[in-house]
Amino acid sequence: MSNEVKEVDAVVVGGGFGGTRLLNLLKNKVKLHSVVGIEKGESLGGTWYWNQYPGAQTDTESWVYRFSDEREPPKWNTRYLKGEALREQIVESARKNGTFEDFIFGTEVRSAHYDEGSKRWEISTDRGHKFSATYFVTAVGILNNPNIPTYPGIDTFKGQAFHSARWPKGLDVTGKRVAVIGTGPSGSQITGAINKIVKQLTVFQQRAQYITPVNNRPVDEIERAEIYKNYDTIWDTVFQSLFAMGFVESKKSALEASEEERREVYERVWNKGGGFRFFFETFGDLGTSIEANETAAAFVRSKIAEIVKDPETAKLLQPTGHYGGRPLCAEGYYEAFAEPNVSLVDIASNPVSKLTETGIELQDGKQLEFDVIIFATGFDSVDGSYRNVDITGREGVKLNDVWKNGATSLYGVSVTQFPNLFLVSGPGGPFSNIPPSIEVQGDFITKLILESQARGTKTVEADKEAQGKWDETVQAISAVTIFSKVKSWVQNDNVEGKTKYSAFFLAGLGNYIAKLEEETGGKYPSFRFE
Ligand code: NA7
Repeated sequence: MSNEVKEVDAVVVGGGFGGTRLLNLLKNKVKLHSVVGIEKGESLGGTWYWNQYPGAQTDTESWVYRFSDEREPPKWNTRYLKGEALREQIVESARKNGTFEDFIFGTEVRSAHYDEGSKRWEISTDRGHKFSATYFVTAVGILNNPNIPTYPGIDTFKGQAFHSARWPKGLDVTGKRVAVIGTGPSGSQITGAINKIVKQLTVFQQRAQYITPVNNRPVDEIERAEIYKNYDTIWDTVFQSLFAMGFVESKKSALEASEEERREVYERVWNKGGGFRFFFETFGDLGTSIEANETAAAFVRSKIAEIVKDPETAKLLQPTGHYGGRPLCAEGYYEAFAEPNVSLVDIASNPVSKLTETGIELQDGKQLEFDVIIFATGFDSVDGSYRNVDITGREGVKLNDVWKNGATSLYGVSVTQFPNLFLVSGPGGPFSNIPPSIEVQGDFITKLILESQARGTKTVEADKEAQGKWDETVQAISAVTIFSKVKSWVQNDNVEGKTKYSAFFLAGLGNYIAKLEEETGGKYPSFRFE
């Protein structure tokens, strides 16, 4: 590759929902002439490209796990879409809006330096590309950088060991002895999907989770027609609600209901399926009142005891802490433990001491043999996705240094001292169904750029004071929620060495939109145009 620097209007990093949306907006709405997309995978899909493990599917209903303006006649015919269908959806949409060919695949951005003289971003990749761009957009996803335990002996294992987001292409685990380490959404989906085909499945649990059923099911033509008839109303609900899932969130306190009523509500929504539904459609204060939260927690524990017949396993699977963080659901997770080939190892009381050539050794000396070990151990989330890129703003300031003790940005889209850098789903953005939140952020970034162009200014960036205030708001809201009391990637306390810090604005998409509308209405008082 030549050392030639290619001058472009914008570089967009990431080929998932975020990157494809932004590329489309910059090219077709802002009407920039040259926009390049850079994606480390070999195709589009983002999260859904990387997470190709058995059982990978969304837990947001198909009709709202998309952008509101992509309403063409529905192809989907199930309540939730599998990873493969979502990959296809993203590719198809990029082909339709003419942006697929603008992506370079199998390429990672290594550095992006803002040049104060030219007011441009100098961007280089691991394959030797060099770009000079007016705008630099990072849509690198919030769960992208795998977190793999640092067990001694990890390289000595002779079987296959890999992170859940790096499932080897074509690997079939039928008849194999498999270890799944981790019981979050990835670990529980994998467990529910493979337990019947493997010879032996051992689930290593560090902390028990609250996992509700999914209830994926076919959606027939009649139901689809009904959904499309009410589609405007459904999307109004998405944009006015907290979590943008398309259902009406309850405003009633769990504590106002009688025990009988609570049981009826929990039972009904449990049977309906969906983690977010269970947490937010049942009652309105599970996320804010410890007492209310405990009523839901107790219900889930009672369900676990009902489903898992072996009392010792049931007890281990029953969480003891608050019910919070990202609400989980998985198909057939608790049911899997009824199978004779499935067992649970409590690594909270007996941790993994090392990996050996043949498997896993526990602290008490017990040796377990495996053909395959899956690390479903999560991600260095949100700012963790930026860890391997050297992003330098004004005066040589490095983004990873600025974020060292808690990553923050203005509205999840802009960072002071990094002009014309636009983040999609950056720290401090809304915690909600992702495509609608990307849609909202994309529209806002579009408006910011158009405003800058209209003013004849060359750059736009977050005002330092405004960013600080937003960060205070984000952290203060988080502090009054149960989320702040539960260890999870949402609070950045799932990875050793990371500072606990809320990664999200937890007051919902509706309130986030209201805040952005205030900005647009007031001609962007929180931004600096130069
Ligand atoms: P999560 O939700 O972060 O879950 C990771 C799981 O791995 C969780 O059970 C962790 O236990 C466990 N874990 C993490 N580190 C270790 C080590 N070192 N040893 C053993 N177990 C460990 O990640 P997922 O991939 O499941 O889901 C991420 C998101 O993707 C999810 O929220 C969806 O939005 C999609 P812990 O509970 O922390 O004690």
